[in-house]
Amino acid sequence: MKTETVAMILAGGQGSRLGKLTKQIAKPAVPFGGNYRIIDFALSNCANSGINDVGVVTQYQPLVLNDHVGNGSSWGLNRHNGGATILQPYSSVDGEKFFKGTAHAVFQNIDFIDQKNPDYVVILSGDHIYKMDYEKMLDYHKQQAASLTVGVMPVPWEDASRFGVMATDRTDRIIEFQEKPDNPKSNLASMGIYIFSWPRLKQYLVDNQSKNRQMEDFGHHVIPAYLRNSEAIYAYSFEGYWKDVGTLESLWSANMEFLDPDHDLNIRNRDWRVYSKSPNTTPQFLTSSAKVKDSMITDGCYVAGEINHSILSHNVKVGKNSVITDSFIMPNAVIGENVRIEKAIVGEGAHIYDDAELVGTEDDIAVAGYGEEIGGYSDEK
Ligand code: ADQ
Ligand code: ADP
Repeated sequence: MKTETVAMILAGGQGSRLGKLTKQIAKPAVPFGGNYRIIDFALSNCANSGINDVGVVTQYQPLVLNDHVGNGSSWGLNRHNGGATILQPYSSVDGEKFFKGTAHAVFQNIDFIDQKNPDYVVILSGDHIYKMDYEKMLDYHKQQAASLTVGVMPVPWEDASRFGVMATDRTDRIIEFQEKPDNPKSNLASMGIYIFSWPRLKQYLVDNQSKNRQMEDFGHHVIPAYLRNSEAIYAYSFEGYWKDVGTLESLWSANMEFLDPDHDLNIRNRDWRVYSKSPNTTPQFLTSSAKVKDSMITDGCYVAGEINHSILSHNVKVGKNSVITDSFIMPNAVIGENVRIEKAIVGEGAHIYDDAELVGTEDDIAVAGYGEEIGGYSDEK
């Protein structure tokens, strides 16, 4: 069977900068926007771009992710036309347990890709919030007769050292590339979104493996090797919202942006829908003491307190006289009475007991971790 394009979503990252929120779950499985998990954006982009063959490469804490992605049918990706396949790391003969880096993760899954025999492979990260039509990028890749096309965006100069940055010529061909340099020469950043012509990429991955040369990471090894060999690498400019929600600050602010009805990320936009696996729970219930303003309250919530400019994910309980402002509450959190929560992220299943406070500052977001208990008998003073 022949498929033109296969997408590989790299979803192995630990997301250590999210601290207490990613102790038990991989970053792509972290909840977002009330109804979603971060990886829903990449999966929905694939479905909306007409890419039906998707491999999801996992590594760190994959349980929630496996359960969430399933066979991809929640995104309209189903086995009749490809579907989503979870790819787990396996021990090779020499006892290598984990995928080492992004390119090595693809190398380990060559058989999966070859089975589909594609012309192109789209490599994506499972931890970015954005809406993008990969088909347009693929058209550009074909037009340029490129061997590799990299999705790019200018970023603020002060952030440039966190990205792969590049120089291009007048035809947008990439002529220089630095992966996370200390002193960036450019602020044109790689979004970590690649379209490779598959036979050529496979050749690089396999040849270098047999010559025992490192080809572990796209940014550190594959792109430099392509440049040395004068492969045609082109930059594809993306205009629109795109965010790597890798820090507490960026995860919080992306959720606040999600609340803004005029924002680019607006979910009521029916032409580019974001899908998710539905938890199939009860309707929300607001008691007579509940006051809700500028907020998203998801199914299964029970609210007796006051909610201002916040997102309550499914099955969140908020007791009487509690006030939640500018915050993002993940699924199954339980918030007692007389609690004050402001500029905070509350992790899945966290329990905030009566009279507790969780309040962020100008510089920091307050956080309750996954399943964490705050207040109550646990830390009585
Ligand atoms: P980073 O995002 O820092 O930079 P990296 O940590 O290598 O790159 O991860 C990319 C994605 O792949 C993440 O979603 C991560 O979870 C996942 N991943 C990494 N290793 C994996 C593995 N072994 N198995 C499965 N998944 C894995 C990259 C590029 C930069 C670019 C930024 C944009 O290297 O050039 O600027 O993305 O965010
Ligand atoms: P952060 O930058 O916040 O630490 P990332 O999601 O970018 O988080 O992950 C950093 C790197 O660590 C990625 O390359 C990821 O794949 C790797 N990594 C995460 N967890 C593990 C693990 N259990 N074993 C090996 N590598 C891991």
